[in-house]
Amino acid sequence: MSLNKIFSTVAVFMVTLLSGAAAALADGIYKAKPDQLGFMEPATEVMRDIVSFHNGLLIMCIGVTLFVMVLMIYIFIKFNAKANPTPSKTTHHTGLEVVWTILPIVILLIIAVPSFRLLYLSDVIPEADLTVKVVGSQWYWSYEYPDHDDFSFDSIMLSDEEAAAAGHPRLLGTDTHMVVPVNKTVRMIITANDVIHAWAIPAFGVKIDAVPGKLNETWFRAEREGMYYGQCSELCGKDHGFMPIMVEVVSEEKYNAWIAMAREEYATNKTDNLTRVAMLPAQQ
Ligand SMILES: [Cu+2]
Repeated sequence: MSLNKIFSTVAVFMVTLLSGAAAALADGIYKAKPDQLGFMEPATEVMRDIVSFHNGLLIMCIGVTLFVMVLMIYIFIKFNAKANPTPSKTTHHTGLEVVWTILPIVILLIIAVPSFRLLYLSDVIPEADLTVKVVGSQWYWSYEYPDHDDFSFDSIMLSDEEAAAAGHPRLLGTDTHMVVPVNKTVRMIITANDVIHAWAIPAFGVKIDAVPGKLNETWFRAEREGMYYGQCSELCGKDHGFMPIMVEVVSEEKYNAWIAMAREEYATNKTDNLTRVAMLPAQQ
């Protein structure tokens, strides 16, 4: 295979990855697609950086793999018993040993710079426009909006029929869902009621453990309106696969209207919540 051919194969592979991601956006909802390759279309800066970091690493991996493969093929041909009947007795080569120690260190340093930058970007929470608290329970998620009278609601998976009727993908639709405004920094506070769960939305590049007795924090700033789907990402019991996450990103006006509705609709849940927190020590 000529070098040109190798490059064009790699290019085709990369294009397939990217077009797979673009296809995921086609109908405006953010979920995995049949036959999709690569990640779904990113909706935040963090996820965009994760995707390009991943693609960069992939190119480096391909480079290292090709280099090692070429070396091995060269050795097979040049130094097999037929071509090279009297082998050399050389056992050490200082120059070579220095190179194969230094080169991987340099590669790791090159990887470390964008890696730490990305880690810092996703870990340090910028000044937030709004805070949402998420509590994982076996087997559903609860959302609280401390900025708006602390109203809270539970989000339970829809049955196959209900999801189809509501236009949600099977096993990803929920009865109520989290709503946030577009282009606003949302700070997420995450914990759990019983066992460890993990709250994840792939298009946001967010995945964080919900641990009983501990508050974890993360953030996202969604740049596009739409419906985003995720799932619990920490094995948490028999219905682990049936506690999906739905986040709707809407315009500022729609968000304000939703808040007004939610304040009325979910106000009664407040007492349930207090009871639930009070019950925590007894459950453990
Ligand atoms: Cu879970």
